[in-house]
Amino acid sequence: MLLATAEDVLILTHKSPDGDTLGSAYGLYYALTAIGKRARVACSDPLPKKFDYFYPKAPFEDFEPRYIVAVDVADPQLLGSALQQYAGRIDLCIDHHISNTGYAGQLLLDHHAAATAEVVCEIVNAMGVTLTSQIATALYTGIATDTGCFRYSNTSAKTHLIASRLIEAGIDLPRINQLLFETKTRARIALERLGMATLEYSFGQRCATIVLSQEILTRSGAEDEDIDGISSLPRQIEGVQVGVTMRERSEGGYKVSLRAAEGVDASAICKLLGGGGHRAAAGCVVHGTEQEAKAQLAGAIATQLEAL
Ligand SMILES: [Mn+2]
Repeated sequence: MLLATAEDVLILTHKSPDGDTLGSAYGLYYALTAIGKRARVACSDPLPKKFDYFYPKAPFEDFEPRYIVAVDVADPQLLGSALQQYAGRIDLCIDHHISNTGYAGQLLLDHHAAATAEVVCEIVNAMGVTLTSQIATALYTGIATDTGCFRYSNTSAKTHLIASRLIEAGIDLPRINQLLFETKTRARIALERLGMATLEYSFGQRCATIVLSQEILTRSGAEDEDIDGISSLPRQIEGVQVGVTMRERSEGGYKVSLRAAEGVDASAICKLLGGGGHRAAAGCVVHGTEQEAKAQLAGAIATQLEAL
């Protein structure tokens, strides 16, 4: 394996970093440094505070990279502006997105893997590196976040087998899960309270919509990190088949996140409005006032809900 012989490794994550890109990057970083290699992780955006428990305490050693790895980055554009300089010279990409554009010199892609961290775990194993609790803590975070704590349909028997190896490495499982899934910032709770107060049902209570206006976003004090994942809330209501979260943009119009139940295609709805995504989760941008945006959305949602 080329990575095993690589020196001075720069590990790149995608912009708006999530638990998988960061968990994969730091898991790989700890594995490489454990066998005496110089490595560092780079990201275009500030790192979310919620993953503090696996970031290194000391700053990275500075060096001129001789080998560049991208993790969980399906397209070089996702590197973000600060890392664009590396876009054309990535030696290895480790990923699980079927949409990967094949931009790297070498691509290690397993689209059956629930998370890139699963693939990294196998690489670490193949390199013969002992799985320390430090490596395992980062990799577990990647898998747990991309599977919604082993609840989403991407979770496989293999996901659990890999998780079992990570648990055997001595990670503090209850603490990590508590931090990831049972802890919310006060700004997040304020945002949920204000957001849920705007809840409206339509289509005979089969559609639930919340609106996060600029006023609500400001009043709650929520930052991007606090807003993450809030769009799953309206879909959690019993009997709701389409959950809609409308986030007012500072430049006008709404960024819309759709979450759909089994049998409803969220991406088909969003495509009608110029967006896209997956069957269960999709998004689009809708222009106009709140009422105009809601009317456009209702027209598109009707094509799915009225067909049932
Ligand atoms: Mn991922």
